[in-house]
Amino acid sequence: MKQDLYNTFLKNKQQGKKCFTVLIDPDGINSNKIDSLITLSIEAKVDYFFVGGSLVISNYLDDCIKQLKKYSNIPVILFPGSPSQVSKYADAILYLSLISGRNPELLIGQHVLSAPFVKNSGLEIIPTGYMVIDGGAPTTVSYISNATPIPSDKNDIAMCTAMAGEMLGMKLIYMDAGSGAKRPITEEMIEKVAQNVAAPIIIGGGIINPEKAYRNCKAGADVIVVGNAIEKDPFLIKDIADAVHSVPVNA
Ligand code: 1GP
Repeated sequence: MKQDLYNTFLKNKQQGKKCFTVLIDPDGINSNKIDSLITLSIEAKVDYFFVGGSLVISNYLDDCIKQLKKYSNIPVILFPGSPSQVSKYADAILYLSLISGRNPELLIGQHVLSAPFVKNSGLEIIPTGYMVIDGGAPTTVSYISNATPIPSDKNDIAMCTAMAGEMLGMKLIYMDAGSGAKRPITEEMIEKVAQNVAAPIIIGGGIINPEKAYRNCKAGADVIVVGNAIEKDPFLIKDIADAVHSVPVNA
């Protein structure tokens, strides 16, 4: 039966419970490494797995998701860089529109081409306003998207973009400095956006330690996503999960 994962995002936000997501790039992992990542994620009480990336080259997507589903109950949500990354084995899909950019293909074009396919996938579809923020150097997402990221100090642009996205019906706002970003998103920008939208806010890109994850949550992030740093050091999963889950509910 289709889960209602979106409601878990909403409920957690209403309760002030901050969530931690491990991002898995199918190109960056293999079936041996994934077992220990699953074990560490279960122990750390990770809230969600996101699977995908701006550029996925390998054929490991389906098998990767099957393995995650077989060995854990942690929900698996697709974070697709393109319609080729839709897998029926996941629980839900972040249906991303790149609202920070002006590339019509990523705002609506690819959605039109893949609409029947996505609808028939059986996945829970979560409309998500995706905002790429400048992370101090070109990242895969900033290059592949062919769209200018929001400058890292333009908090008002981020705020207005998120507000517009929410009014257009986006149910989640995902602010991303890009995988491996040199500079993660500032707390000031997160705070500005959080004060002006009601939708749950996902923050990712360049977060490499529990302190930054904690500060982001205090600033208003509802969900923290980490991929790159965990690929390098899987034991960070527990440290960052503990930090995120330790944020007081009234933060
Ligand atoms: C990238 O937000 C994610 O799309 C996570 O970024 O890989 O830098 O943790 P990192």
